[in-house]
Formats: sequence, C-alpha cells, structure tokens
Amino acid sequence: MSIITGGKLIYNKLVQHKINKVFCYSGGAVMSLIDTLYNQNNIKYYISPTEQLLTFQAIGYAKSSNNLGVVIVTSGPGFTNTLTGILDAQNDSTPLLVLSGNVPLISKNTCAFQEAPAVEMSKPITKWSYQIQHHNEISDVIDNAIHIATKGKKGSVHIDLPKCILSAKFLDNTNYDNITEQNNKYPETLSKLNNFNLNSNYPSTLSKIYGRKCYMIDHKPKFYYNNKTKEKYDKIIDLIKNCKKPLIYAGQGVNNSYNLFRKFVKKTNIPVTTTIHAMGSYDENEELSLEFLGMHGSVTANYSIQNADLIIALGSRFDDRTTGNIEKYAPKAFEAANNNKGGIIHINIDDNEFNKIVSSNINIKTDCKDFFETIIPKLEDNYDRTEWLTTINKWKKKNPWTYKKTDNNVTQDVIIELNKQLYKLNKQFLITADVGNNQMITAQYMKFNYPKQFISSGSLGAMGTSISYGIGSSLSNPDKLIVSVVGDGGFEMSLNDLKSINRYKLNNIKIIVINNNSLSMVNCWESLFYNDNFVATNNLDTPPFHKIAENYDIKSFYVDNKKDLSYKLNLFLNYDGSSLIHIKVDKSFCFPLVAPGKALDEIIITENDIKNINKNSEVPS
Ligand SMILES: Cc1ncc(C[n+]2csc(CCOP(=O)(O)OP(=O)(O)O)c2C)c(N)n1
Repeated sequence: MSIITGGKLIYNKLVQHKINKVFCYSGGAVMSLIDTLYNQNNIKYYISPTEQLLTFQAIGYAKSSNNLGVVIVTSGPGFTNTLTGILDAQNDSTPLLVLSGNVPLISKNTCAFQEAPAVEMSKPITKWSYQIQHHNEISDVIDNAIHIATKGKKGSVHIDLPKCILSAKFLDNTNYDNITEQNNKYPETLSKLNNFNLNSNYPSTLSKIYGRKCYMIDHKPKFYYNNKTKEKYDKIIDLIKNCKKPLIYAGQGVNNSYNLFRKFVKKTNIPVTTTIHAMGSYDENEELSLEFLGMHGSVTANYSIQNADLIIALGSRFDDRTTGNIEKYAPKAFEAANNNKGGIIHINIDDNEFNKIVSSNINIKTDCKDFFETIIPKLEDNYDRTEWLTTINKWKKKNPWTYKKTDNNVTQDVIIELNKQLYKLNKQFLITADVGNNQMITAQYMKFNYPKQFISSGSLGAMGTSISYGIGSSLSNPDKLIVSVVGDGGFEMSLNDLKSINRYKLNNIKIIVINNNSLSMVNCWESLFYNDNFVATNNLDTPPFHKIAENYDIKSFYVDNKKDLSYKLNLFLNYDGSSLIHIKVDKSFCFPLVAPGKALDEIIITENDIKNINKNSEVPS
C-alpha cells in the first residue's frame, strides 16, 4: 500500500480497465488528474483546440471501434464545451466517459471561479452522471462508470471530480485485480454509492418526462404476444414462413454480430433496409439490400415498409426520421397483426424501446447476437419469396437515386466519383460525414459493405463533427483510409481541428470539403417550405479553404469545374499522407424526401414533384 492522490487512483483505474487513449484539455480544477499523464507509457493523451471537437474525436474513436471514448476536461467552460458531444454520444448509443474537474467541495454552490453545476447539467442527457464526494468512492465509481457506458445500450457517463478529491492524499487499498466480466462489481456496488441515480432509460424516459404518448400504445394489436420467450420464437418462425411480404429493418444493434445477421438474411431470404448507423452491416451491393430508409432514404425501402405484412426490427428504435408520419406508418403490417398473420417484431437490448414509438406485437429483450444464435438453427432452408421480391425489384428499377445535373458539379457528382474511385483503390475505407445534404447524399451514393463504415451524427445531427470523427476514427483504424466529407458550414465550425492531424501524426485522413456556398440542407428547405425566403443560410463569403489547410501543413487540392473532378480527386486520394480537397459545387436538392407530416410512401422522388410539397406540407421540424 502506498500514499496516492485521487487523481492517481483514477489514472490507475483507467489503466486497470485497459484504457490506453484519453482525450484531454487541461485547466486548474483538473490538473491533479492530468498531471498523472506526465512521463508514463500506459495512456496516450490527445489534445484538440477545443473541448467540443475533442469530445467529437473521442466519439469518432468509439463509434468506429468497440472502444470507450474517454474525455478529461476542466471545470466550468471546459465542461460546458463537452455538452454537445455528451448528448451526441448518448443519443447515438456511443460509449463515452467524460471526467470533469470542478471546484473544491468547500466552494461548492458559491458561484466560485469556473464553477458549473455540472452534474445537474449532464444528468438529463447521460446514462449516469455523478459527482464523487469522497476518495473512498473513486474506485467503485470508475468501475461502474465504465460498466454503464459500455454495457447494454451504450451511452454517455459523466463523472464530476471536485479539485479537493483529485488532490486528496490517502493510503491506497484498492484492489487492482484484472477486471473481468465475472469479477466486475456492478451492480452490487452501485447501490452503495451515495445519491446513486442511474438514468439508464434515457432517451426513452423523455417521453415519460414530457408526457408524450405513443399513439399506438392504446391500439395494441389484437394478437399481442406477451407469453414465454420460446413461444415467441415459435411464432416468429411461423411468421417468417407464412408471411408473404416480410421485411427486415435493422439498426446499429446488428453491427457487432453482422456475420450472423448476414446468415439470418440469407436463410430467411427476406429483403433488408437499415438505418444509417447500420449501413454496411448487410452488404449494400447484394440484391436483398434496399439500402437505408426514411426521410432521404431509398424509395424502395420506404415503399417496402408501407407494404410489408411483417417487419422484423432488429436493434433499431423507430426513430422519427425513419418512420415518417407515425399515424400512417406500416399500415399493412398493423392490419396483418390484427389478423394474426404478421405485424411488427421488435428485437432490442433495451426494453424501454418497446412500444415507445410503434406498437409491436412480438417483443424480445435480447442482444441481436443471441437472437440470431437462437433462431438460425430453427429456420428452414428455402423460403420462396419470388412474388414479393419481383415487386421490390420493379420498385428498385423504377426508382434509382436521381438528381438534377448542372454545368458544374453538384454534391451528388462528387460522391458518385468518390464511390467509384474508392472501390478502385481496393483499400479498406471508412467515411465520416458531417450533417446536412453532404451527409445524406453520401449515405445515398456510397455503397457500404461492412458495418461502422459510415460514421455520422445521426440522432443529434450535430454539424462540425465530421473532421473530428475522422481524427478519432483514424486513431482506432490506422490501417484504413479515413475519408471525411463536410459542407462549407460544417467545415467552418470545425476547421481548427485540422491542427490535430499533424499534431497526432495521422497520415490516412482525406478531407473533402464540398462548398456550395450555402447551408444547403436548410437553404433547400427554405425553398421548399418558406417560399425561397433565404435567411442566414447563404454563405457566399467563404475563404479559400484549401489555402487554410496548407497553412496547417496539409497537402491541398482545389476543384471548381466538372472536367477536373475525376483527375484531382484521384490525385487527392492517392496522395501519400493526409490531404484535403476543396470542391466548389452548385447547390443541389437532396431527393428523395419524405416531407414532414407525410407518410413514407408519400415520398417526393424528384425535383419535378416540388410543387406538391409547397402546397401540402406542414412547417418542418
Ligand atoms: C450545430 C448545428 N447547428 C445547426 C444545425 C442545423 N442544420 C442542419 S443541416 C445545416 C446546413 C449544413 O450546411 P453545410 O455544412 O454547408 O452542409 P450542406 O447541407 O450544404 O451539405 C444546418 C444549419 C445543425 N444540424 N447543427
């Protein structure tokens, strides 16, 4: 036993949990913890120009791997700068641990210098937030924080560390045995912690807090299976066999067992649509793939949801961007549920997701891996779906991704060319996208063939994430090519993270800035829903982004016309090291679009249908 500080004990616990990278930004309140990173080899630390981008780096690191992202920041502004990231990680089920300094307990609640009510601020947007108030708690709290962030439905955990705790000296009697699933103390020790308050139901609890009611919850299908798991599996097997128009709707819950998922698809011969977080879990080049669904998703996927008699939702949560108007969602499946001939099966690790948005008639709380392992051996070998697949193939043929060409490139031209060249390179790649049309068009025109190949802020839709996600992804995937797509608006929110690329010596990051001189996703909505009243969405005065990148010592390219696109993109992708290409494009709409308030099959497919939107749509949200 030796005398150590609270900061050192936290460091030891991180090492014990095999955390070998942390993302940190220093400041007075957290110095006793940051000091432990000096002159040691167990944990590498990374520092970005702001805590917000730093947190996005940690999230990118976690999203593109199975690792926990760990962020260490100081009190007050250091902590508040992480809030967007904390919510982003929580909403996209990304494991994130934020350790923040705070003022000494003696100064608590005095509006002391750089004091923030950190736990109160993070509590509603984390799985768990907690302030350590005695050094005796440190070991258990860190064990449990890591457990909570990484197990079940993953998410954000915030631990607040008063300066007096970090600098306190005491005799260390911590048990540093190897952490294993078996000896992990959770959940027994949790109850011992003061003020323990696990918000594990968030975001499901939002609906309870704000009194939102699942509209369908009062309309439970006549045949609702609430019996034993075995009987539920028997019923599922029966439905897979007898339903005429089954459809798989997969979310990121399938990513970690994608090999089994593919087996399940192959055996059942059921077409697959995914959320954007599950793109690639099933190879999008395969015939049964309908690609992603929802607001800007494929017409075929959306039609299929509306026409399916059986929807098998796997590790997905019926996010509003994927359902369209919930009252008009999946009418055929509900009809089939009431006749006991189909319906909605929901497999999810978090039972708070059941009946939150739609009323499913068979729910099984389990990891997708367990579901596949249980069900695959029970499946038959040949399910004939000829009729259903013929209909689907007709929709596919009639409704490829489309856009309007102009004399210059538009975002779609860039992504089509990128897809072509990346596959020619024959190197494993991963794409990060920002938020906006660049994100949706990348999701549409890139073809993904393995999971976690598309990293983006899905639920929160936070602009300014792509480059930092790319940096984090590069740290966890040093052998892949990391391509970060970003619009001019998103780039201007995050360009100071260019500095981290050389600082971290990353040589596999390719940044594509698509500059349409507008915040085009919103600008387009102003055209569609607000009579072309453009307010604060034109961005005509952008500086030469490629020159900015050169000043950060990043090799840069510039394209402003059609004829140079292919050639310059090729030079950029093949440049030996990280590089940036600034591409000036014309503004383009992103279609298809399920306008707000519309059902998935009321989808606007091309620009020719714009007139229908203006007349009938509600104000978007
Ligand atoms: C932090 C943040 N602020 C505002 C928004 C609202 N928003 C969504 S998309 C978008 C436009 C993005 O513009 P740009 O980065 O240029 O990409 P583009 O749509 O042109 O591809 C805006 C402002 C957001 N999602 N995130």
